[in-house]
Amino acid sequence: MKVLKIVFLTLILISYMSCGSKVNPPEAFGPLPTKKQLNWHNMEYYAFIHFSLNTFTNKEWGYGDESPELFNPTELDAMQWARVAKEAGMKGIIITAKHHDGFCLWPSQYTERSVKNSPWKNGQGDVVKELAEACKAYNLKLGIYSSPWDRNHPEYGKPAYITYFRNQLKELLTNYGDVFEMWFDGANGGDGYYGGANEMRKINTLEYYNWDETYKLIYETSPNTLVWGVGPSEARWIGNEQGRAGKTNWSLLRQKDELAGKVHYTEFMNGHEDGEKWVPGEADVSIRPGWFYHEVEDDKVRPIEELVDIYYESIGRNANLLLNLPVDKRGLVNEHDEARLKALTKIIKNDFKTELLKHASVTTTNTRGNDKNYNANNLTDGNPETYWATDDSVKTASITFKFNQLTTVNRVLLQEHIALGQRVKAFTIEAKINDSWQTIASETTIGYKRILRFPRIETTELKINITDAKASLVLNNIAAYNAPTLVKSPEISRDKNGLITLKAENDNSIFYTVDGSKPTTSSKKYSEPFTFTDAVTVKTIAYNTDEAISSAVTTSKYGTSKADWRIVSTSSGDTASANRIIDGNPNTVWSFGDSKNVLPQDIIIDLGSVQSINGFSYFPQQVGHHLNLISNYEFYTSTNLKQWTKQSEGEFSNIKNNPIKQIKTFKTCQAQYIKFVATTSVSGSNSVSIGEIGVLNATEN
Ligand code: FUL
Repeated sequence: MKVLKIVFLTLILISYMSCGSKVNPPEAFGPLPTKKQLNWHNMEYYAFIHFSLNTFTNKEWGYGDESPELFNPTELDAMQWARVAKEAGMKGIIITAKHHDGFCLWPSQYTERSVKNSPWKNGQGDVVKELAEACKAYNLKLGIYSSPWDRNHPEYGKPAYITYFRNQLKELLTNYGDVFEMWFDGANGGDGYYGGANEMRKINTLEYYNWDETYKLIYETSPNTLVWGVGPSEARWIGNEQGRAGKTNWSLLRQKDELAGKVHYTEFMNGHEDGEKWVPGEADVSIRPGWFYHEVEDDKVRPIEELVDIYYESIGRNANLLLNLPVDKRGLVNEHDEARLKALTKIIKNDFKTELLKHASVTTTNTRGNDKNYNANNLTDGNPETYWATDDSVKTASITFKFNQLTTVNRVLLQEHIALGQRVKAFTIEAKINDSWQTIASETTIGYKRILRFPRIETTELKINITDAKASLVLNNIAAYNAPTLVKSPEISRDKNGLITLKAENDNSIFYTVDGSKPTTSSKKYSEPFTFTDAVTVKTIAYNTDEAISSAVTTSKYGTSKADWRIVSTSSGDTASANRIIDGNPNTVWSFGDSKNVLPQDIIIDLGSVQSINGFSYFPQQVGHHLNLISNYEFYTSTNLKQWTKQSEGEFSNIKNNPIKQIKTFKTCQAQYIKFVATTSVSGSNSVSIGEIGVLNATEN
């Protein structure tokens, strides 16, 4: 009997010891990504190219009546676009094959409104084809944006247009090789040319396009194409055009609710913890304020610090990053954008240069079945297929990395093994500093990738505590880095009276120039605000003395100051406080118009003297829910307050999703008085607001 018992116990022991190979992998939990979506997550970062007739008409949205003959790039070189994207570490390029004005960058057999009726290559060219070839040459994937809204098509809003739209999708998905992503813009319906009807056409986006049928056609034609945006999509908009995902970011969405019109777009930043479908976020943003190339924005390419923040708040927050590089009139990614992108690439490369956990020893509070196949060494082996997992019942655990020497850290990167679902709801990071544990981060979701930035610490141990999860834990990567210090360039502001203030973070010193030259640490040192009432270009850098590092240069161009400006009259609203729109501060907002004073409403401003001007700017309200943005305007000038000349009229396209400073240029004229008329609003209400109005002085340009 005793012998039997020993044999039995030995058998149990043997099977326990050898169970390493017998422990089952964790079961998948919740909605899962498809293989196509997993490949898409792995791409992480790719370029958007906005290029079309708008590039030549200087617009963000074409109305639909612009002539194809205006499309005439002089040096179009898709190989250059692909080289720039590749060098930035991007994995693909999405091109605006057709934007809202209906002009096609490929010679579609279904319309005359395309490159075939442009002077470019005598109508023999095909931009989509050139890009497809360039992508192939650089081993990049090709993606296509084709706007569902077509402000040119006579049948838009009627069934015939849907046939046209689908025919074109078929062309695009058949003739250019593999397309990794099809991008369907949410901007749909509104006023337009529509074959000469010049009218408003409103449609119900969820019904008009019959997305189920359209998607069916896409999948039949091109099953590997991931569809983004409207309809039952496989990836979602992140809810803003600033490229920022929420800190909490689920790759799940209640898509049924969304398709029933029950989800507000602001929820896209976070996704839905209880979403029934895997619909991950893609953060889109342009490297400049606008999506299309405008020469006036050559000095407004997003500052390097902003681009770095965008990287960390998109890719670092479980979203893919789609960064727009507008191609200019020559047909090239502009050198200003390329230079800034190179600076970004360099910073990102350096931030993740040396991984620090590889050589640390690791322990965990739980390893699935005590099996080495699931142990924590898998977190640092550089192989995304191997992972650390816990027992089925374990939803909280700690992973501790012990360094063999004092180690400096300011970044931690974590990845869940999302093929098995997104699980983590909350986690913290602790560091052992001077022998005591300190919490350095307390966060929520992880997902495909999460990167945390925190002030530099010197530590001997790092501990990741998963404090809440939907199911057992499955992570495939944890990494830590010590990214170099990025000194932020100073902020520049000028008030109505020309008083210029420079601000840098921490105690960094500031150096500046006002003659257009590049500032260095030998330039003038800033000590207090100074006045400049004439047109001036301020260039400045911040300098971190401790580490002897300078920031990038920030440049601000100013026209003659508004010291002599005054409000002459307003058609409604509180005239006394209208000064807010000429105080040099776009954050002080003024509103006019109401149910009794319906649009159009106007405001007249005296510039104090006759000036040569060739444009104006309107800074819309930045905070709130875009309730009172102006969508259409007229702009007049006068030298005597009696005769007025209309210098410009039109729309502030895309202002709802991208409420940037709107700049409109016109032929140089002499003006002492300007009249700005708000003719329509985005919301349809009669009350509209203005942050700031400015003019462009002809001599500055
Ligand atoms: C928006 C469009 O209306 C813009 O013009 C741009 O194409 C952007 C990416 O999407 O909704």
